[in-house]
Amino acid sequence: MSDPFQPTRADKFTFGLWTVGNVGRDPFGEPTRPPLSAPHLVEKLAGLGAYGVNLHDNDLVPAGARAAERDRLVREFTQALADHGLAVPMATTNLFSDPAFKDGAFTSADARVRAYALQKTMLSMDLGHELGAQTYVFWGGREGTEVEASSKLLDALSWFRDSLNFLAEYSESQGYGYRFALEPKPNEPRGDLFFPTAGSMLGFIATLGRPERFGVNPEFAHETMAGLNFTHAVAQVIDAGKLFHIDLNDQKMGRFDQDLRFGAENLKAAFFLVKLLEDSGYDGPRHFDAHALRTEDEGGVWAFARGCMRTYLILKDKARQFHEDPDIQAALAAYRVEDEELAGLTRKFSPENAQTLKARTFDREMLGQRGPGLEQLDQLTAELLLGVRGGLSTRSRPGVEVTT
Ligand code: GCO
Ligand code: MN
Ligand code: MN
Repeated sequence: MSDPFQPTRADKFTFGLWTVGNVGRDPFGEPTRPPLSAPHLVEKLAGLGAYGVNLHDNDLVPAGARAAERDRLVREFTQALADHGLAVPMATTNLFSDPAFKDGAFTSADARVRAYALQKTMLSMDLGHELGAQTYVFWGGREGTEVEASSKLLDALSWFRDSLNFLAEYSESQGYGYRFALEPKPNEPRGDLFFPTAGSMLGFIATLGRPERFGVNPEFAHETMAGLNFTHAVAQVIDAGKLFHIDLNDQKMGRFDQDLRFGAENLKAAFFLVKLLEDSGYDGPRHFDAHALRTEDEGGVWAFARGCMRTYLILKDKARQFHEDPDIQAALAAYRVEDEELAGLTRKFSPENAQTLKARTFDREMLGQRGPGLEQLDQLTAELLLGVRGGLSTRSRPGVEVTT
């Protein structure tokens, strides 16, 4: 009997080298796990059914490495990718670890740091292209402030814009054809980061020289830290045609940045996110930007990685059940009220439509009295998620043979 939740390459699950390679360091404690080599991570991820692996420049090549060392590391990594059939769909730059970036990279008040950040990013884009990456992520880890008296807000926004415009032109001139995905985060490691939400990134993209080259890389934990509804944010990004990449993980609201296993904390929110992604036809990578708990050894790291993918696939199957459940579909059909005549009037403005609509009498009291049935719909969904709605999926019913 095959495992219906065993991931395959077609599921497009990816992990960062920095995620499964996380050594368990936190602001209060030293690493709890030894570092694992990039080829080893590739081999293990491929064995679990992942599709690809993403990286920051310095996940593979330490800052300051000599050319020969860089070439050896890249060669060994490339060989492992070929041996195990893993892709590198996305690359990015570490613009946050080096003390040079302590007060920002593209938004540093020091022009020399801004220039160095551009140089480092171009080199990292060269590396990403060499590895086959087509998406390039910008997460401005140090792009922010603690001290408003620094008075650089408006300048910082235009320095950031100039840098992105410069790098988009570099990508074109090199023939790299990157699609850039901007990743918002409200805070951490800076007290306040610029571009705190997906919506702020969408607004900013419209001001760039090549807006069509730029999209968003929203992250579950980032909106959740700020108490926002991540699924709503993703819907807005999809609506704008800008979902270029996505970072999946989990997080308790209002806490430090936890990077928990996907579905570890907010299963219901994770379900609606998976349902949205699947319903929308999003066909990009499902990237897990999370890491195993600091308590874990290497076995825990692979339990974490397997768990992220399994939970996604289980929730994807729940989304299928949601669409096939006759009671849920009946509740949804009752919830929506369609009216062809009114739709004809409201779909598009015309002076006649406006006049007809203004002259129309509505039964306001009746509209306010209608019960839309949302309690029932939500309870049906809860029971589906809890696995007690029978007759729908052989997978969720004990004692029934799985036939896939
Ligand atoms: C974080 C971010 C990062 C970025 C990564 C890719 O909170 O630290 O999510 O993990 O996603 O640097 O750019
Ligand atoms: Mn994050
Ligand atoms: Mn991220």
